[in-house]
Parts: sequence; C-alpha cells; structure tokens
Amino acid sequence: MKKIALVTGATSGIGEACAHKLAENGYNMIVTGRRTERLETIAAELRALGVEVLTLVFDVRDREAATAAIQGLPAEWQEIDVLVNNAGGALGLEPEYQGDYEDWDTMIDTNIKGLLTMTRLVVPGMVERDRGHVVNIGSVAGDAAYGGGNVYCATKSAVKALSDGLRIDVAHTRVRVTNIKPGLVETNFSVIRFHGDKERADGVYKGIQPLTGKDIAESVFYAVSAPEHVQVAEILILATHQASGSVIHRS
Ligand code: NDP
Ligand code: 8X3
Repeated sequence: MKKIALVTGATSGIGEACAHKLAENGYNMIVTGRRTERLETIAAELRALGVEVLTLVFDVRDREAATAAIQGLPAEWQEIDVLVNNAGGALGLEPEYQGDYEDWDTMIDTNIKGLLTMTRLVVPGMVERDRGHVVNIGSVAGDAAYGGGNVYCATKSAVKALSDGLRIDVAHTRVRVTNIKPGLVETNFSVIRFHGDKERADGVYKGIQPLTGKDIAESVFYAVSAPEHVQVAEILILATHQASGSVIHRS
C-alpha cells in the first residue's frame, strides 16, 4: 500500500516542490492551500506522476475549517504517514517598534498557530498507529534575529521550540520529528513579505544564487526516507555565500 503525505501550502514554492518530490517517490498526496484553482493545477501534475491526490482548500488559521477538513477525510486517506507543516510566510521588514499589528497577527496565526492546529489534528493518529513523520518548515530566521525580522524570526524560533517539544512528547513512539531550516529560497516568499513589490523582492536575491524549493524538498525527502531508526532532528540549509540569516556575501 502506498504511503500518504499531507503538505500544507502546496500551491507554491517549497510546499509545491515537496509535494512533487514525495509524489515522484510514490506517496499518495493530500495537498492543501487557500487557492482552489492553483491547487487543482498542482493536483493534475501530481496525478500525472501516477499517484492519487486529494485537495483540501482551507486557511490554516481557521481552526474550524482545518478540523472539518481533517476529520472529514475519506477512510482511505486518514492514515497520514508524513505531515509537512509548510504553510506560512513573512510580512514586512519594519523595525519592531514600527511593525504593523495585522502583519504580526497573520504571521503568528499562520506560522505558529496554524502549524500547531495541523499537528494537533494529525499527530494523534500517528501516535495511535506508532508510525509517522512530522516535518516542520522552520528557518535560519529561527536561529537568530536579523534586522527587521523580529516577529517573523520569533515565529520560526517558535517552530524550533514546537518541533523540539513534539519530539520529546512522541519519544515513546516511532513517530519522528524534523525541523528543516532553510536560508534564502527564491519563491513567492519575498513578494508576499513586501506586499506585492516585485522589484524589492527581486533585490533579496541579487548578487547571490539563492536556493530553490527543489533544494529544500531534497532535504525534506532525505529526512523522510532515512532508515526507521534514524531521526533527522534538524537540517540547516543555506545558500553558498550565505553564512547566517544576516551575513550574505553578494557579488
Ligand atoms: P510561498 O509564498 O511561495 O508559499 C507559501 C505557501 O503557504 C503557499 O502555498 C500558500 O498557499 C501557503 N499559505 C500561506 N498562508 C496560508 C494560510 N493562512 N493557510 C493555508 N496556506 C497558506 O513561500 P515559501 O514556499 O518560501 O514558504 C513556505 C514556508 O517556507 C514558509 O513557512 C516560510 O516561512 C518558509 N521558509 C521560506 C524561506 C524562503 O526564503 N523562501 C526560507 C525559510 C523558510 P495559498 O496562498 O494557496 O494559501
Ligand atoms: C526565510 C529566510 O532569511 O529571509 O525564512 O528569513 S529569511
């Protein structure tokens, strides 16, 4: 029987690449996001790889919708083997004393509370079955703050704490927990961070070859496909010429 993976935020960037990588390796896929049409396009691409695909359209901040989606899964989709908590992003790069309240709420509600909701909904089944893998997409931003990163960095520090906490809480089971911490990855991330300012977003990746969603999907799959007795706890993956969240050498 094929294994089942659920990727949140599979409509773009890292999540989309993870969905492809897992499908290429034979996982039946549950892909989620808020954009129905985009999700259907991706589902068709994944089906062409020979796997079954279920799309779930909901906002991870909407706990009721998330609960209805997961509790309403058809019987044959309920035994999720891999949960990739990827949905998230950054909004703004203002100093902490000038940040936007709404941006803060969106980041906290998505990156922390949305990830927690998905974990709370999916992991009990993994514990009961004594198997499963939770991959949280954290960030180098969770290791140390950088200028203007304040609240985003705090949410990714929280992802580290929640990954470590979950790993402790499931240590009596065969469930594994991995925190993937990417550096600069060229996706829609910066366009969203700068509220649609494409030129400013492009500037983030100037003078350095950034990572791609595919690069991150490779490390997700490395962790997921490790032998059963191996738990890859964390992977920090940076672009060459990037030394940390704030040290980037550009040419
Ligand atoms: P993208 O903007 O390309 O993708 C973000 C994905 O998250 C989309 O599929 C989007 O789907 C989904 N999403 C966002 N908010 C919600 C929500 N409220 N409910 C459901 N889905 C949501 O960015 P990335 O691929 O770069 O980001 C993916 C993850 O990787 C994020 O957690 C980000 O913090 C993290 N990351 C990114 C890095 C980078 O440099 N790009 C580096 C380190 C970590 P939709 O719009 O359809 O809802
Ligand atoms: C995304 C990477 O360094 O732009 O988490 O915050 S960074």
